[in-house]
Amino acid sequence: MVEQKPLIGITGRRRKGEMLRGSLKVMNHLPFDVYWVDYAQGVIAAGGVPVFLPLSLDPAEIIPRLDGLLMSGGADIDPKRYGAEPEPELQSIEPARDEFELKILELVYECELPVAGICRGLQILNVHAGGSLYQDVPPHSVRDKAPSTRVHDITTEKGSILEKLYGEKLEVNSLHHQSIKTLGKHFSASATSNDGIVEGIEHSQLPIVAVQWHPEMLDTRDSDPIFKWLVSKAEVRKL
Ligand SMILES: [Mn+2]
Repeated sequence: MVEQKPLIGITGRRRKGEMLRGSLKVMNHLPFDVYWVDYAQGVIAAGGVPVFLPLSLDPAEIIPRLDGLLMSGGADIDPKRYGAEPEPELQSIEPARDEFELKILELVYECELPVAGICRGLQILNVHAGGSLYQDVPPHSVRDKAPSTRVHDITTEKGSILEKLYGEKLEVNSLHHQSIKTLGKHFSASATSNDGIVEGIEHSQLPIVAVQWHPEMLDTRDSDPIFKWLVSKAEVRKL
């Protein structure tokens, strides 16, 4: 029998046809799901098979069948999910996606599925675990340069998974305008920027690691260690 590669779920976002340039006007009100291809490319290059997860799917139908999960970037999380009032700097929110991803995470913990989180993915993992967010950190929202531009350093914690993957220091891109304020239960900060922003977290008991930068947008995407880590954990789980 041919050995099958592990299945890695990838979360996306929902939009309306009117936001899709070139689509027929008659389709303006129809929903479509968006998945940035770089996440899937990172998974493919690491030896996994990406599975896009549409928001309409009942997570119970798919999460137990996956070998790993990639929580992708996207809109701000509704502050009420972490007990805060919306501040003026809050950008667009997507409550249906919050709902979907929080349900996914319930099952992730039940199934002990390996997870890598990126940007919003890190934030939703933290909020699900009872942590909170700063609603705006302008110096980290560098959106006037190519997304692959490395703009600040991060330092990893000694002995952490992120240190093993990336070494002590790494220069990263930075497109996020929010960041972690208080950490969720069982998570520790395993990477920080020079100005004290949490740039990476990991779970103390389960294979869950997340970063605030976008490794999938860097020119090192196809050899980035976080995708390899996720796929290797997924392979072990599959055996
Ligand atoms: Mn940053």
